[in-house]
Amino acid sequence: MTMSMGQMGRRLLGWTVAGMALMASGAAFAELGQPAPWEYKLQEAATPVMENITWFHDALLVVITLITLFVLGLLVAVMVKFNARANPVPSRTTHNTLIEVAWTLIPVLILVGIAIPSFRLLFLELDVPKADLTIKAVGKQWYWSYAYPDNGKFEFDSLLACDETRQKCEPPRLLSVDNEMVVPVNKIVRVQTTGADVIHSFAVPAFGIKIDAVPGRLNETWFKATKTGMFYGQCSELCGKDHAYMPIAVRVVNDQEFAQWAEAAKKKFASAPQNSFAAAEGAKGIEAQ
Ligand SMILES: [Cu+2]
Repeated sequence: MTMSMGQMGRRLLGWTVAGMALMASGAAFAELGQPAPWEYKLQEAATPVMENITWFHDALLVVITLITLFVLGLLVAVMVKFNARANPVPSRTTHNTLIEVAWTLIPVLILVGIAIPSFRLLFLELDVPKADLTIKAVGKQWYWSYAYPDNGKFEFDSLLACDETRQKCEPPRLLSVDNEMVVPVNKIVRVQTTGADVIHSFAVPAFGIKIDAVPGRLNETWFKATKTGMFYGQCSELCGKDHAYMPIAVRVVNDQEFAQWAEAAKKKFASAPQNSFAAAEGAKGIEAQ
């Protein structure tokens, strides 16, 4: 079947519109704190750090688009104006001081312009402010343990909420856990991470945090969640065969709910070492599958 240019143009337009509608619908289904089907952008920010990351990402996208279009324009101009047919007798020019200074200086200025907000963002991420509470997240093969030293010194394990075949899971699939990490809204939470066996990585996209959990080291990061709700992340360092099955689920609640939860958790997880042991044995059970 042969198509005229007009038909082809219309078909292309049709595909473009369909693609954009799909993207828009994907974005419309996006739920706070978790990934959505066909999502192509960053998850909606729930902390000041992630708002900054999103802003920086969007700003860089503009810069990179302008540079790409500029270079593309130059290439097209060269191809049209200076091909052998259009320009049979090429110029013998080899140096132009002005343009050489310009094409060195302008990229340097652009890079410095990018470096300033980049370093500001890095310092914001790495400089932990005075924390309202500290939570220690320990990565284990293959689940997380959370300790709350400031709220009653309890510790508990957080395992994937799926059956052993991982076919029957609580929604959102492969992200929900049995015991969520709970934090108060609008409070600065310092997260300390370490690994119990191999290197894991504690990451929650909506909070803009991702920090390695390394055996024998204590890393720290922070977040201040400004929205209540459920926020999901995953272990982000290849840590073994069940790396994909150790999600991170954070429930952000108001102060009162947090106090109630901490009270209840203190009692529920009073015998933490036994719980950890039981969970570890349980995890081994899955491993044996
Ligand atoms: Cu891991």
